[in-house]
Parts: sequence; structure tokens; C-alpha cells
Amino acid sequence: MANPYNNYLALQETVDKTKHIIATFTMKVEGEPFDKTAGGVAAESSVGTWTDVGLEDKAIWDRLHAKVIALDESCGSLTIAYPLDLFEMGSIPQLLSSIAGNVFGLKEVIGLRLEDIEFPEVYVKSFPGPALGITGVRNLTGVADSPLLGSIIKPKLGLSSAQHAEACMKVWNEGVNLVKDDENLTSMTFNNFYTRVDEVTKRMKKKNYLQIGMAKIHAFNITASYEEMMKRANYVRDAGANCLMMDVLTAGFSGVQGIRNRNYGLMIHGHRAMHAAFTRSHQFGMSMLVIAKLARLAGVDSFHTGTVVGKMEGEKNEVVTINNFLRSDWYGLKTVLPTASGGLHPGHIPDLVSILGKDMLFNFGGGIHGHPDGTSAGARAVVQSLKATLAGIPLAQAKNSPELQRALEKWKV
Ligand code: CAP
Ligand code: MG
Repeated sequence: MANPYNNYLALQETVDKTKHIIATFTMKVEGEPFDKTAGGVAAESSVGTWTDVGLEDKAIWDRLHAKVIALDESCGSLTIAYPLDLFEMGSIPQLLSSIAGNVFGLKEVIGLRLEDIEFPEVYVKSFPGPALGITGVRNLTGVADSPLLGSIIKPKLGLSSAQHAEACMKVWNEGVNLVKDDENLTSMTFNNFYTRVDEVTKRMKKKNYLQIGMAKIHAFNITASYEEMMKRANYVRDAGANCLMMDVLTAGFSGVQGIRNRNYGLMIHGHRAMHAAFTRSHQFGMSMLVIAKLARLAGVDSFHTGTVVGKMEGEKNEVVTINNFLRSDWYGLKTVLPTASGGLHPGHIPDLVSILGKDMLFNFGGGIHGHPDGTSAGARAVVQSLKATLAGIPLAQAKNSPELQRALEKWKV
């Protein structure tokens, strides 16, 4: 009996890209021919299985089977075209269950990485995408073209809601645009989510920090079970605040889509906690570019993509490629503000601007709250650093910037 996997090879065929989703993988095989295993990956991620089945007729096959349209064993690359009818429009969980589902578990596959996915217009348009996009975030804050500055309150956990809110005010008062909860700060015994929203928005309203066109942003981390995320998002909206945060991978795309599809009209900041479990290994997993594309479909307005110069891994080419995609036109879907975060301090800003550009959010946790003279001084130092950088002044020569100079003493670049 011929192995059905071979039937999925269509190397001479040209497919209509407007009617297919095209996935590119890197694959390593053991104990079976590369091409047959490529067919197996196409089969198991579309309509097939390890043997022929009686119920499958020619009509089903012709309409739905995926096709291996390119492969190169020498570099392990594999490209598969999936007919659109395989997918439920507007559902990232179903897409991943298909293309990034069982295939990673096939015995003969000893390496498989989803490097990129090309989506046709009709599929992209089945998602709302970001509600604000870069333009909307800039309109909200009144920051026309320079990078936005953000902070993560540190320590990550332990402060009370009032202490957290006080730290936010210190940071905003010095000119920083955004503050976000840390990825693991949700609703704690010592810092309840709802109390935190109250404490923060109460202070923001007193200083008129929620006025559109000059607003400060607080990204409240609503990550939790779905029904709890809805309750928290409602509360943030009803409190008159302007931004939700979700840990996109731990909350799951179903959760992110669910919240976005409720059209709160609030900015959504996407954190990528746990991404490295998928993206770091070059043997198994998926690329950060794939995750960034899915996050844009799901509808985040800002998303972490890497710093190149900070504490987290991420090569310059990869980070720049992802950022360019997030800012690019994509069948009319709004753009996403790339966020550089992780081990950053004021001394990094010149490199950040020259490598990543100005359509960016630069986030500082330890780089503000670890300043030798405290949080306010740390916030002033990043503002001074950005000002000097945009004026083309070397940081060491920046005038009237004592806080910056103190920071440069503590943290050498
Ligand atoms: C940064 C951070 C962010 C990471 C996420 C942290 O704090 O709050 O979560 O940047 O990494 O918890 O480490 P610091 P990535 O500024 O104090 O380093 O952006 O790569 O997803
Ligand atoms: Mg964090």
C-alpha cells in the first residue's frame, strides 16, 4: 500500500496565493525520507493521517488537502500551501491547532520550526486588528514622532496598590508616557487588581492625565481566566482608564481575541511572556515573527519585540524585521507599536534610536527604579537621555542633566 504522505507533494504546482495560507518551516528528519516526511507534515496539518481512510472522497481531497510546494533538504526548508477552506475565519486557535498542532510530535520529525506564515488578504481582513495602532497611540498621548517612554513598576511584585500608584505618578510627573503592570502582576493579596485601578485612576484624574491628546497611559494587566478578564476590562473602561495589558501567550490568543472583539476602544498592550519557550530553540518551535503576526491579527496596539542591546536574547536582524512588519501596511490592518524592554537604562537610548528608530516604545523597569537617587530621578534621566539623543548630543555632554550623568556613572554602556 502506497504511503498517503507522498500524495501531498506538489512541487511542480503553482498555487493561488489569494486562496492559500503559506507556511514555511525548517525541518529535520530521522529514519524516513525528507520529502515523504514533508508530505506527512502537510497531511497531519490538513486532512490526512498515517493511512488512507474510507470516508475521504475525491471532493474532500481536492478541496482541502495541503500541498508541499517547495522543499530543500540541504537547508531543511519546507513550504506548505493550505487551502483557505481548511480554516475558520477569524480564529487564531484553530489556525494554530492546524498548522502548529500535532506536527511537532511526529516521531520521524526530529526538528520542526514554523518560521513564517503568509496570509491572503481575505483571511487578514477576517480579523479586526489593532483598535488604535501607532497613530491612535500617538493621538492619545500627543507624542507626534519621537519614541514613547515607558516604565514597569519594580519590584515586579510586593508593593501595595497605593504604593504602585504613587510610583506611577512619580514617573509620569517627570515626562514618561506610559506605565505598565509587570507580566506577573495581576490581582494579588497585597495588590488587588480593582483597588489598583481605583488608586491609579484617582490620581490620574486629579492631574488630568487621562485627557486625550496629552494622556498618560497605564497598562492594567488583566491576564486571568476569560470571564475574569472581561470583568477586569469592564472595570478599567468604567473607571475611565485608557489601556489594557494582556500576556498574549499565557492568556492565549482565544482570550486576547475575545477581549479585542468586544471593542472596548481601549489601547491593548501585548506582553510576550513565555515566548522564548517557543521561539528560542532553533530545533523545535516557532519564530517571533509568526507570533508578532498573530498578535497583530488578534488586535494588540503595542507588542514586545526585543531590544538588541538589553538583557534578553534577540538578534538585530530578527528584531528589525519584526518591527518593520508591525509598522507596515497589511491589507489595511492598523499598525502595532514595537516595544523594546528588558535590561534597558538611560545610556541605551542612543543605540535604541539608531538601531530601532523612533516609532517605538522604550520601557524601563530597573533602568528607572534602580536609579541611585530613586524613581523620580530615574524618570528624569530617561527623559534627559531621549532629549539629548534627539538633539544629536552625546549623553556625556548633555547639559542640565545631573540625573542622567548619575545614571551613566552607575550603568556603563
Ligand atoms: C523588564 C521586564 C519585561 C521584559 C520582557 C522584566 O524589566 O519587566 O517583562 O522586558 O521581556 O520583567 O524583565 P527591566 P521581552 O526593565 O527591569 O529589565 O520584552 O523580551 O519580552
Ligand atoms: Mg516584566
